Amino acid sequence: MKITSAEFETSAAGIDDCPAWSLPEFAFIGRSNVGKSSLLNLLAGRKGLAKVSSTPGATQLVNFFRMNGSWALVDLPGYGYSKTPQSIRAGFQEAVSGYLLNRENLRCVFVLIDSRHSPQEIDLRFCGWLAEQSLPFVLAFTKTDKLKAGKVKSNVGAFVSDLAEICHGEPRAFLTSTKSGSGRGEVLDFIGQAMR
Ligand SMILES: Nc1nc2c(ncn2[C@@H]2O[C@H](COP(=O)(O)OP(=O)(O)OP(=O)(O)O)[C@@H](O)[C@H]2O)c(=O)[nH]1
Ligand SMILES: [Mg+2]
Repeated sequence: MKITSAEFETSAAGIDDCPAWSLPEFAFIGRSNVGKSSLLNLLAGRKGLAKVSSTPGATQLVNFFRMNGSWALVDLPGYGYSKTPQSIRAGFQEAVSGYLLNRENLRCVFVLIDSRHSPQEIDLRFCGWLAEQSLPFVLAFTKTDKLKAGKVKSNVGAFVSDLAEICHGEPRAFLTSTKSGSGRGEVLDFIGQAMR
């Protein structure tokens, strides 16, 4: 899919502030600092569209971006940031769980995982929670430019196999880098197909 336009629509603090449109939505979620806003900018082809920061917790609200006038990317606040409690449910900002559990427009959740690490409990637990809620999700491994291809492969393989123990089926997994641009075409094609 080719991107012809990408524009910021609005920020929402809760489900009531979400846009009243009927566009299909694809949401990005993952640990704070994993690269959600960066990946959104890569897909959009616009560096400054979503705010990128080296300080975790840059995205505090649910941010909506209208793509090609016909679908939307949703940048959610990161989980696992400093003072948030260990348990996903308790630590989740209300805006995030409210959005994920109640938004009818939501087509698919992209769970972003830092490819540099071996499987992290918080990411596995979050995916398990999505599966439990019957929310469709795929994985997008980020920052693949930061380590050797073989190491990326082993971290991805370990995550997918740990995940298979807590939920059925293997989700699609994309390997991405905002530095090299890799993964952009695959993710956009997936979104294009998911809207058919
Ligand atoms: N080398 C490299 N750096 C990346 C990549 N993706 C993100 N980064 C860097 O990681 C940092 C965090 O990126 P963000 O996109 O702000 O992360 P986020 O998940 O939106 O963070 P919060 O909104 O705080 O939860 C920034 O310094 C980015 O430049 C990547 O693919 N490669
Ligand atoms: Mg962000």
